[in-house]
Amino acid sequence: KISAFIFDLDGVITDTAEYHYLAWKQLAEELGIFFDREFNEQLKGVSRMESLERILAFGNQAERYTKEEKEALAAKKNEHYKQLIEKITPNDLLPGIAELLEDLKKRGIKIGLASASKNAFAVIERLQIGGYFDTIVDAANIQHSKPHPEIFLTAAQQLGVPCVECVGVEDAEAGIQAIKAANMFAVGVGTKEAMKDADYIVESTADLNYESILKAFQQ
Ligand code: B16
Ligand code: MG
Repeated sequence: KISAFIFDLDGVITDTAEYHYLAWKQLAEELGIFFDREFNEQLKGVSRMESLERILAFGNQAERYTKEEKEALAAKKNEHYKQLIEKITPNDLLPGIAELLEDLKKRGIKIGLASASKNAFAVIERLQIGGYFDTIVDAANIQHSKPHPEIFLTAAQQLGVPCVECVGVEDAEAGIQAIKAANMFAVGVGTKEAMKDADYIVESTADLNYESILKAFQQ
């Protein structure tokens, strides 16, 4: 049986993945580093500092900055990002998400959030969906980022639900790996290619539906 759903935030609940992309692109261009959507795929679900390291390595600039300078660059990206998320309203929930949260609540299924973002609380607040979540685990509460399972394990523990009864929903490769490593059922939102390790794949959040997921879960 399914006792809990644990959601990723960026790219699943709302399209902040796009805002992370725009904010990193702005920083990368300021540094003279080429940045496109294809490269950005690797950053989904990855922490802020690790994302910066990957961008600098990609631009052959890994050795150019001190630790303090890197922290300043990451802070700059976060400033771009914070400006972009100020515009978020409840209308920015991705299609089908409000309906799914409502359906899960009615069925008495626990709901958790597992986001690598330190801005997760601010985004949830802007979307006005805090009331749906029985627990929110964000980057501030964990040691290891995705693909490490810690964030999903912590959410399950806080919900008091065994991992085998949890469904994790993700849009990032690193996130799907984290869900699988936590021994949970992985639902991937995205292309078959990017979500190849997921147990169940939908192209869009509009196709997320409890009955279909349960059917796949029971197989
Ligand atoms: P912040 P998620 C992740 O959130 C994003 O996918 C990733 O692109 C971002 O770098 C990371 O959060 C850290 O975000 O800079 O706001 O702390 O997908 O796990 O909800
Ligand atoms: Mg995500």
